[in-house]
Amino acid sequence: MSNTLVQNESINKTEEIKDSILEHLCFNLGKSPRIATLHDWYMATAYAARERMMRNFVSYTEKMQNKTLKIVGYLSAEFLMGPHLGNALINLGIENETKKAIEQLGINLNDVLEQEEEPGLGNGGLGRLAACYLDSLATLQVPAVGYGIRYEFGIFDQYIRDGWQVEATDKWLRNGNPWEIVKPELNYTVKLGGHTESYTDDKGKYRVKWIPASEIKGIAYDTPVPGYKNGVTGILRLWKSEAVESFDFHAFDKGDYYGAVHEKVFSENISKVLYPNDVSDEGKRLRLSQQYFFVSCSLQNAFHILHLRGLSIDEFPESMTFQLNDTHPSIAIAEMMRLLIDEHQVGWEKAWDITKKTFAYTNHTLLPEALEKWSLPLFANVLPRLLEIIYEINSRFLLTIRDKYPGDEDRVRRMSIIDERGNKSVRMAHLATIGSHAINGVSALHTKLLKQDVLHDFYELEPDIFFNVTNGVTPRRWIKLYNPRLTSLITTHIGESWVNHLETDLVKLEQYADDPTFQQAWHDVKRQNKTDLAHLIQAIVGTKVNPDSLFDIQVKRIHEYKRQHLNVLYIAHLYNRIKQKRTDGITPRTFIFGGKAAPGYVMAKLIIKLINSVGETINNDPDVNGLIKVVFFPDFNVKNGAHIYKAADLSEQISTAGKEASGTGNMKFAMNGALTIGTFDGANIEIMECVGEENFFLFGLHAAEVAETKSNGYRPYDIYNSDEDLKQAIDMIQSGVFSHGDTGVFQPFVDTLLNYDPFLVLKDFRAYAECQQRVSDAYTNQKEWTKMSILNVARMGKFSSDRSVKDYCENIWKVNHA
Ligand code: KOT
Repeated sequence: MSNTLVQNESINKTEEIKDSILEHLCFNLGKSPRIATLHDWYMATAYAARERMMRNFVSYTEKMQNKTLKIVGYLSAEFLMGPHLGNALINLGIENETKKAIEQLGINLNDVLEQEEEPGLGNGGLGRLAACYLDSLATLQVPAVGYGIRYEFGIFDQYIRDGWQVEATDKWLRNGNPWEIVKPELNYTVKLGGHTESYTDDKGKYRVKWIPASEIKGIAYDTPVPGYKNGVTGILRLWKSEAVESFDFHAFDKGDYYGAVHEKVFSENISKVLYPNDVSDEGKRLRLSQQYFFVSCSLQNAFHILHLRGLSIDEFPESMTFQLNDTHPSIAIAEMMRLLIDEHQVGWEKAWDITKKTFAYTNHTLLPEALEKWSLPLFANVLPRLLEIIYEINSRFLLTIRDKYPGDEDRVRRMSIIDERGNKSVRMAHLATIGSHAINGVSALHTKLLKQDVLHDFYELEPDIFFNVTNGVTPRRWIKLYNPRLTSLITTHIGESWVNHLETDLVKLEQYADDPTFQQAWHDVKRQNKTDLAHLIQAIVGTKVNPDSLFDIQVKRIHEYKRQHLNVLYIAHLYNRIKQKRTDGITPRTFIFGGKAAPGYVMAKLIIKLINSVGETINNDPDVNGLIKVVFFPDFNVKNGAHIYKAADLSEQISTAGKEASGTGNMKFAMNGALTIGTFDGANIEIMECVGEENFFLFGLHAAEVAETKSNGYRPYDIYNSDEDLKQAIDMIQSGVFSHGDTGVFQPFVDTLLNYDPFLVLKDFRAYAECQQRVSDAYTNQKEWTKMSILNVARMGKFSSDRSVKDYCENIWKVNHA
């Protein structure tokens, strides 16, 4: 097309979008431009964008009726989507036109985008991964539905008061949600509690009936998910719980008004709030009910779709495949059996064959405290029929084990779905593994350890069903949307095909790594991104930071295994050097932290307090004179991530080796030009393999050494005594240097480190400090640093979620992709 034609088309599009925004402002919001608030403009723009997606949405849903297509159901208790509007504009390819349209209406697009309240329906990595995969599924034109829960309250909002984390309810729906479309006609009944009864049906067959104590209804809320410039719109289908009968007339007639609405209150509770635990398990009744609720609605919906497509039950595995995003939805295996056997009168063997062919399971953690277990009495109480089915699955499975390994009762005990030790419990990872035809870890190391340890017996039994699918993140949101300066620089040099062909095309940047003009432009982009973040920090935290200092950033959930405290110990050590006037070799640095601690995780909350206390002391000490600064950025979430990843020089990925299944923040940072200081853990290893050892700061123990250190009787106190720098850093914390002389506040922290140190912080301290010195030295050569930064980005193509989703399509789901 000629330039003029392209320009005319763009002008027409701008006019069209402007008209659409004005129409929505009038007809959906009942406002004139004169009295419209910024939020009204946001809503009107969101509706205008949604309208453009809906045509594709309808045709895509239509396409799913095609009998020969296999649909992917991605079952996840969390979808951390992030703000929709900016992403929708990018994926629809109308960001420039919308910006112009909005400007012509006298408004600034960034102000409008700022209005969107993020749907925080996830805790961290696992939920955000699900969101990246939905973007890639739509981009790769794979027919898919993301199934989850429409929590009324998402992950809590974090405030910092006097250095401590304070939680507040996340009322993300209070101003309305323009992205969802409620489908009241798509509703399913879910049973809870009660008991079962057996009976003989009219054909003389033994059957079981579940008489529930209560029933709730799940209503579908659909959110369109646009593919990248391809006219495809996928679906995120979230279930909201409601009462089957919202008003108990019987109770009301008896004059019991409160009793009359009790049912409604109870039912609505199910989808009320997201559990704020990242990588730890809390065996709560409501959580089990939540899991069963969304899984049952989703599977009933799948049977409905099967029926609409005119397919038989035998054809289920060819028509639909379900991916279990960790064990949270793994009750689906028992529910599928229940639906087949109790509701569709299928025999056990056939039902099991269908189930196993339909499900695949992704494990996201090896931490023992995160492996889901439900106490048997609780399970029996909430899901009596499902427990019976699980017993039957288990007894048939254990027969095959006894058959294969005669006399090996220890193996039988290890592999059983029921853990018979102590208070008996149901091991959900075993259920998920036994009921799936494919099991995968999320990085090469994690998969290796999964096969070696946690699921070793199962791997021995069926080695061919274990796969690795290394995680990835979507470059649409994490580069194009959130780093427009870098995007523009890259696109000017290598064209724009990299946005959806990261693996093959980003590498074209390598040819510019030594080009001084390109290096300067690259450096300028980073410098501007850092200046923007510095302004934001000044506005939000009130701390002035220097954009010419090295921005050293650790943002992620606060957890001991992620070792934010290793970072803090190093900062205390630097402070100690400054106080002793040993500043040689210290490069000016700004240490930036962000992340939420689970509200009940005392040590994680104490680590937040420590970071803030160390920051307060250092930032206000005239002896430091701004050489180093420490900032805790509150309420880290997807929306704030937009400003943070792109401004990093150094990405902290310092978990104890073997503990971080993959990490995805590591990928977001490296794709945006940060260098990594990291351990031999999760996807760090693969990132290092891609970007080159010389462009990566590696330190610390390997996973095998971690295990060995522990089994040899690890004594952290000895390390404390033998490393003077470390000793002084810990002593400063203990003696109240960072707490106005209060020696009590951080005592539990110090005690844990000196006596247990379960994540080997002390053991890795020396290696970390030395590695940080190498970072400081490298940063003094800005030309060389910039070159390393360019090479990091150029070689990160593998970590696009498009590659991950293609891996799932080809190896696990056996479906086609674009
Ligand atoms: C939470 C509770 C139980 C089981 C697993 C989790 C979990 C794991 N939540 N988030 N994760 C993270 O998942 C990411 C995506 O795979 C990984 O990159 C990260 O290493 C996990 O910690």
